[in-house]
Amino acid sequence: MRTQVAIIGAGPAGLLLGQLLYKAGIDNVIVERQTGDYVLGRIRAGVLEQVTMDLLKQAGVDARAKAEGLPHDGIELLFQGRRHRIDMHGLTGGKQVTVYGQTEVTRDLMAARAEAGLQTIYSASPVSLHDFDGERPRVRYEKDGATHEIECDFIAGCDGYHGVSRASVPADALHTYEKVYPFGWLGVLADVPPVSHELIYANTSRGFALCSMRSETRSRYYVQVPSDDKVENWSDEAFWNELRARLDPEARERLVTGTPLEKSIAPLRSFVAEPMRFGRLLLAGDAAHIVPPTGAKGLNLAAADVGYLSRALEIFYRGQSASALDRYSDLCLRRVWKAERFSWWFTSLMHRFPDTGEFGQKIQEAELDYLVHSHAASTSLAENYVGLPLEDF
Ligand code: RFL
Ligand code: PHB
Repeated sequence: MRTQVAIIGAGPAGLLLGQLLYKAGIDNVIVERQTGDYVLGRIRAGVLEQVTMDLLKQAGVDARAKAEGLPHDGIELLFQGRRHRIDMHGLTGGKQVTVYGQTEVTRDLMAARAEAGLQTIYSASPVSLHDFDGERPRVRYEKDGATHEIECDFIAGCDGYHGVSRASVPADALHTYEKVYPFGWLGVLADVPPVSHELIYANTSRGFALCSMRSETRSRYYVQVPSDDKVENWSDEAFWNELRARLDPEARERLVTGTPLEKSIAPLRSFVAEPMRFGRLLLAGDAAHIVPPTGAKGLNLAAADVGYLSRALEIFYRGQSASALDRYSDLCLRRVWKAERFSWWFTSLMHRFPDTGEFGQKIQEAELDYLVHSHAASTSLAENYVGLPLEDF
């Protein structure tokens, strides 16, 4: 088989890239290790930046996100038992975020791909990448006991943190930066109305908590737990009691509990691999970088990367120049590092670390107090939360 761009991974990065390339008239095939149902079963992100919504529009898949997504103008920070609102809309000159689940984004992208008749090869394993340091890269994969090969011009490595793409790059060509946090997030998805119409990020002496949502009737809640904790240690009742204990009296009163649809623990990590291009292999999304979820940036960074990548490939195929591809890695990484900084900072501010202690918590509370009362500090939080703009090539 031959295609222009072979995309590894059918997560949001791979699927969105496929759709953007299709709109630009560039042929592509996606190779995914899992089944489509497995990909759709992962409960992950919930907050989309305007940049992501714009890219969904460009890809022709924003109709449902616009109709069913919930526009949010602010977030609430809870500390010392009180909630304080950050008016993102007012502080950023009218910007918003949209609450719309990654599962739904993925579903919309899969449907658009099927409608366009584009090829996705699911349950392909193992997958291997060849000759991307030359002009004629190839992707080999096994499926149903047979080995297949795709010849292509470029390989887009959109296969997440544990994928084969980054692992295929010679170790001495990569520089990686990593920070692992000593805690994870225990998350619950439940068909109960959200406790508040905006997201609540809580800093408490018992640890961090987040009240989020997927719709008016479906809530997503998280509590900070030690990194070696196990989901089996948490009965449904224990989870709800812990969440309740981390809320303010009004939210505690309003909290509606129910049987979780999903319950899992996610570790927290900051990670960047540089550069994001090796010859004709281009990395995008979690394959190149991970942020802790506190800033809600992971999916949005993946979307921004493929926004840059599709544009660079479009410029290349129009015969204009390869210079945009040459700039791809630098342009992505400038924005990636700003999101890394923001996610690390917001994580550090909102969580209890083993060595936080009473002094550390007082310092956090002083910074939070400053943050909600200083126009400059609130504006900086709002500007980063709604998402920094994309640059031009
Ligand atoms: P994905 O989603 O991991 O998709 C990669 C795909 O590649 C496949 N794959 C392979 N395919 C072929 N061959 C191989 N060898 C392969 N190895 C892997 C995988 O099966 C998979 O289908 O990466 P992508 O596309 O870069 O997307 C990244 C996002 O999924 C991720 O950044 C976000 O979910 C992070 N995240 C959040 N991001 C936000 O922007 N806002 C949020 O509110 C937010 N909340 C979250 C989050 C992530 C969380 N978890 C569980 C890590 C909340 C949580 C709890
Ligand atoms: C979510 O709804 O899953 C969510 C929202 C905001 C975050 C992280 C996760 O910062």
